[in-house]
Amino acid sequence: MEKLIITAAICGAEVTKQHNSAVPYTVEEMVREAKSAFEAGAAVIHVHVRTDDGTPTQDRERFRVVLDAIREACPGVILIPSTGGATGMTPEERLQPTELCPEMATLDCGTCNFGDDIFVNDMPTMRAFGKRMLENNIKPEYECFEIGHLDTVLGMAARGEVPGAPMQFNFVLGVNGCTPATVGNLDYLVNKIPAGSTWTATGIGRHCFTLAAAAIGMGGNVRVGFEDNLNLARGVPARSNGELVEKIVRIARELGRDIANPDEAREILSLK
Ligand code: KMH
Ligand code: ZN
Repeated sequence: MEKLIITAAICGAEVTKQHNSAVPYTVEEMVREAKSAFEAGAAVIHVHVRTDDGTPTQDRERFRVVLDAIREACPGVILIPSTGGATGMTPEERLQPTELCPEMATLDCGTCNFGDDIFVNDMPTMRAFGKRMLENNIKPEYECFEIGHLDTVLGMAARGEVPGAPMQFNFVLGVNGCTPATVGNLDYLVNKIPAGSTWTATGIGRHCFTLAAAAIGMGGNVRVGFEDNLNLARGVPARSNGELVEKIVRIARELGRDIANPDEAREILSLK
């Protein structure tokens, strides 16, 4: 099996310090959390940004400062800024980090419920995001929260509306109102991706480690981090993103998967 790429989603847009006091807002806190995850074995950091008071923002300059600071603290790390932002943001607002031409960025593959909110990714929005990523040579990480999202984006790739093969998918399962985080659902999705694609599994909340273990065994990659899960185990808050990554490394070692460093991850993701 290929080496395991671990992504750390260190911040997200929804969780706050009220949920876990280690959730990062400031640039310094973002760097601290990215470094803890990187040193524990994450080759990829998925980045959302906040203002210092914790408000989610997609401000291009905030992204520039945070991405540069993480790059300096974590040499070689792969950064995947979010174009999802938070529910309720406009497509224009969300697209700002793509102006910085990162090597990758997320591209969300359809509208869905998101807790009590609706996360809007209609076809015109997705076409605009695909066009921007084609123009700026950004490899999307296709985020699928629902089973139908995969078909949607495969159709778009076939029509040349978004970047095509080799595609990288992130199956984010277990968001309230979306496809549940079961091994059966993950298996269904993985069996539908084109040969030569790569994929990552993200289990939300208490499903984080069971879905990760399944993905490790199936030959996929794993995302963890405060965006998705705040606890190391039931009732045990993680003190850092690094602790969540360390647990994935322990599971992977037990299952015989080696961990990819950023260079190896770039090779696997066809970034070079
Ligand atoms: N915050 C969610 C509404 C992404 O990063 O592209 C969307 C999200 C997806 O986190
Ligand atoms: Zn995200």
